[in-house]
Amino acid sequence: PKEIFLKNYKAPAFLFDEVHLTFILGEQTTTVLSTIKVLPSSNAAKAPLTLDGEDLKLLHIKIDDRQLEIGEFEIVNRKLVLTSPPSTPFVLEISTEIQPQNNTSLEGLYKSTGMFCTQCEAEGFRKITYYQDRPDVMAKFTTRIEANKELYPVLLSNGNLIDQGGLEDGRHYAVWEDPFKKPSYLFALVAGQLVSRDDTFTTMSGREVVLRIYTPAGDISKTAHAMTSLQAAMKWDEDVYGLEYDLDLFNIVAVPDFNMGAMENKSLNIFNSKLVLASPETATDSDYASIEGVIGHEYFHNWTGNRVTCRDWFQLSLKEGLTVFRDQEFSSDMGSRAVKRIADVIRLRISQFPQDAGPMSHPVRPHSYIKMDNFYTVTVYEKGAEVVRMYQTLLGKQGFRKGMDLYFSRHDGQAVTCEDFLSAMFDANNVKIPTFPLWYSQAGTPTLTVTSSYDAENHTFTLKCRQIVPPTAGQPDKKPMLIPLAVGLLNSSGQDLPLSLVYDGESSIDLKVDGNPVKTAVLRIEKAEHEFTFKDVTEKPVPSLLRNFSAPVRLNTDVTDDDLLFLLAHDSDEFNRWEAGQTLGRKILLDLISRVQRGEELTLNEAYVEGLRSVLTDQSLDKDFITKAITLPGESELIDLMKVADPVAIHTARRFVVRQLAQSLRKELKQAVEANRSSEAYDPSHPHRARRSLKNMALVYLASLDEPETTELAVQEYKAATNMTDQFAALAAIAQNSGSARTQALSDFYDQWKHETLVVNKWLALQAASDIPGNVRNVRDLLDHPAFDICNPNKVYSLIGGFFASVVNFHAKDGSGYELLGDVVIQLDKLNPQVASRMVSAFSRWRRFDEERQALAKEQLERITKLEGLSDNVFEIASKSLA
Ligand code: B3K
Ligand code: ZN
Repeated sequence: PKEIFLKNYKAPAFLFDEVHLTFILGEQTTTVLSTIKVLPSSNAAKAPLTLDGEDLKLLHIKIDDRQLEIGEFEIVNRKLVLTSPPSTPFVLEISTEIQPQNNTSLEGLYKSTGMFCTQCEAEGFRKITYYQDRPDVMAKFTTRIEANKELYPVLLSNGNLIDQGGLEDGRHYAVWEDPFKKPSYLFALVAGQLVSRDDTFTTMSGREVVLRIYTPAGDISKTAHAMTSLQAAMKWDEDVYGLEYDLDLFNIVAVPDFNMGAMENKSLNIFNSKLVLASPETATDSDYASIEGVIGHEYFHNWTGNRVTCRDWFQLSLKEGLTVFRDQEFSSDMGSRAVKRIADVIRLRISQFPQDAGPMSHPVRPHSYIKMDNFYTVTVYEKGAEVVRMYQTLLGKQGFRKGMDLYFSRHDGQAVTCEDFLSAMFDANNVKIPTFPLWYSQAGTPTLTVTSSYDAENHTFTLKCRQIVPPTAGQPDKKPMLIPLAVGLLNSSGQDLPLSLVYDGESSIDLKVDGNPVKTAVLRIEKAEHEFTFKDVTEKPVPSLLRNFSAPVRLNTDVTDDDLLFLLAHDSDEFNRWEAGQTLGRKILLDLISRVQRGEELTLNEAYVEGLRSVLTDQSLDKDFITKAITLPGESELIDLMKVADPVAIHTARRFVVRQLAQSLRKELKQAVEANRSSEAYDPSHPHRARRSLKNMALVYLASLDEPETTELAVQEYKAATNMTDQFAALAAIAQNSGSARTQALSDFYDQWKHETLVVNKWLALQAASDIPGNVRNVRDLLDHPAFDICNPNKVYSLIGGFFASVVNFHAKDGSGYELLGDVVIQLDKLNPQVASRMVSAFSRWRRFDEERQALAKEQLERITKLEGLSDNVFEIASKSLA
């Protein structure tokens, strides 16, 4: 397989001006006729025109209506090369034949339960027709679709419907025209038996936009929440960024077979059904929140991605990091800001930090790739969003908005780079931060160590900051980065002190806003070692560091356990209140893990229990925040913090703490269950969601005790539940322990929901992720269950993805978990390389474990890399993991 490098980027020698596509959809074959107005650029003289194409049968190729002869073009290595195309504008006509019904890769044009649909990003358009399939080739598309009218009554593509009508033999057609130039990856087509929920949105300039969400008839009642979310997102983008929708129609189609979450095709978003369909009975609070977030995300792409797109795929974070940041802010404004920030940081820590420390580490803007699909990663998305957030932290909300305005006024209609975004941000604010671009080019999570000292005589408080950016694959030496460190200082009664810095001749940090002293200072650490001294500090403060997680770093400090408890009780920065509890929790768990390994007796720190008790009973706190604060750091996060990860010790220690807390806080937890039950109709808004989260977390704690009384409580909650959030949480609580209650509840649940595929997926995931001993066997059995289907990505993510969540079982000492994954990857690679590649990524942490486990995981990776006909997708991940 060929590796592609950013440094080799060359602008295209041929521009495509207008593209006319005609699809003749059929059951056996589909033909695609493409007519392209080609504009050779001045540097095109004598250059060949190379088109991408995969799995296509070429029917004919013409230039200006003249059929080309063998010798005027050649097809090699998935490219069609026109050896000497005209040097003046010409019309290229290509006709190809494809078989969407046999396309199990779910990229290009494929069929999902009877309907035709497309997924083109990143490089799927080349499975539809020969094309310059790269984002810097932008053209105006017109699409004509012809199909059987009964089987495919609804025919959709991008833009506006400009013509439609009947044809002979029970067929009909529709013609769509997209007035905006776009790259091929934003092309979309849907044809099928669909019904729609219709609504409208009136834009800030008073235009009425028709909104339609399409699903198969049986699902349409579950689209109300998606519609509300779309309207809220449209309004939010106007309010916060002044961005208005630019067409009169916006369509969303939900399809059951989809590789990822959703796709932002111009005016025709295609979604994985699980991110559209919701009803109180079948979807959980967390599903409702994901739907709101992803509907927002795809809609926001209309400006950040579609109107301004990427020059090449290395720039992916230009649109994804920015759009994730935008969807995070949207969700924060719809729900609770602190809780959303906490959830996002947890995700970063459990997924992105390990990626950054492993064999697949890459910068937010990668330098090279074999298969672009492998770079739709937590690094490009979530770390990319942190990079965007740092601009806002450094420039302030208003400064960030100025930067966004300049970005759009400079680049609307263009395909640009991360530098262009950076320049717009900094130019709009008249600042220069030469170290900032390193966030795009250096991989690895910086470690920031902060130690403090108080000078009682001079009333100064000094923070000494040291940063190390670790070596990563292919990047042994790193330069110091710009780290914005948000800091507050608490006095002994827990209040924020006004801050003033001793001017050190370099820092240009203004600690006054409108003449008022600030309580959170954003220090700019730009060197490997950097000191900051605060003056007029009249008593020894407790520092609150990295407030709101102001930079994606690992923080080490000399803050004591007592200080952490103090911060947990008092910090005005809610994120850091939570973080203080987590830091303490991590310390306690790591200590218990080594005690388990040494065979010592386990006891739980009393002060920690009391700290959590006060949070749990604090009536003034947001209930969702309380839930997050009493949740221990996860097992997967702990793997990352050990020299040699020990799955059994990690699980034993964490389970011990959960049960100890349940014992000690039994009364308060029961109280939380009782006080937060609700008989009202389901409401997905934050206060209601928060109540349920606290009640359900308390229930999980109590049921962990595996006592008849607590199990009975969970069973009662299960039976009394009137929505999926409560029902599923109670099921999860019961299923923690083996026994008849578990068996009974799992089988009742399946009987009740076997016709709701999205609910059945939850049932699969819950069992797959179970920590009960020897669960690998059950997961293998579930592979053969009628509810499982390896061709449906959601099923694979639920069962196999769910299985990784159990640290003890996936990393079973006998290697049975690894073998199961090896078997699945091998089977899946032939069907759907993208999904197979996501699954094989679970092996990438293999070097973090003991030698025996390493050998067993390596054996599976080698077995996979040796396969004949292995996809480039899986090859890239597996071979990099072994390197
Ligand atoms: N842009 C798409 C992701 C496409 C993934 C291709 N393998 C969804 C999104 O980020 O909005
Ligand atoms: Zn996106």
